[in-house]
Amino acid sequence: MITLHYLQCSRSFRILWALEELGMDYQVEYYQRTSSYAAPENLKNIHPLGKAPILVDNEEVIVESAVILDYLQQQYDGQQKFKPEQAKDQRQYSYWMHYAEGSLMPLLVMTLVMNSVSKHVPWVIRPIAQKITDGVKSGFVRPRVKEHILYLEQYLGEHDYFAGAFSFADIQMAFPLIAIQNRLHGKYPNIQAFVQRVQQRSAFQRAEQKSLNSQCA
Ligand SMILES: N[C@@H](CCC(=O)N[C@@H](CS)C(=O)NCC(=O)O)C(=O)O
Repeated sequence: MITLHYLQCSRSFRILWALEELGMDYQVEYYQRTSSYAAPENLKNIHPLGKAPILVDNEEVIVESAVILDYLQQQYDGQQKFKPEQAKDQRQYSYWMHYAEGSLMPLLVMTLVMNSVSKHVPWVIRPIAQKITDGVKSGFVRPRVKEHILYLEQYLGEHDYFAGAFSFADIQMAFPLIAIQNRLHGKYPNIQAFVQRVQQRSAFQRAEQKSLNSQCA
């Protein structure tokens, strides 16, 4: 039996959704975030880094969303429904699988960290910390995030999905795009249309019901 170790409000949702797309039997172990929004220590009993998602299949422990999605596709997508067959689309598939975590997510995480710095320093230096993070945000993070958003908005104006028809590359990319869409409601119509398109999938909706997403901020 496959076990998904699922951390609330996290990239774990990608895997829940993929398992639903594949129509698989699986079980979910749920983990709540700590008061500092970290993963609980007991996730380290499954993998030393204790980051989610973690998939366990036949006692093999598999981490990194893109690796898990590739594993599930190769192992269980017998009809090749979730990975393109054309070489050119396959290169797009790999590109977006890597891009999501290698290029886009670090900038989004940096934004979250910058936003929380002043809450984690003593109040006397809070105004200084705020000035520093504002400087880093406006001089470094924000212009880069904007560049990526405009790039994605343009790509999605020309493509309904990231690699030909719907594939696991869309699951990988939907996670940061939903986060962007939740913050910038409707500002980028092509991103919004993509998010709505994937949210209409019945597998997405089944995954939502099994997720702890209703508890996310
Ligand atoms: N690149 C990894 C990122 C894994 C990761 O950082 N997961 C976050 C949840 S979205 C986590 O476990 N955070 C808890 C923590 O750092 O304490 C992936 O795609 O699986």
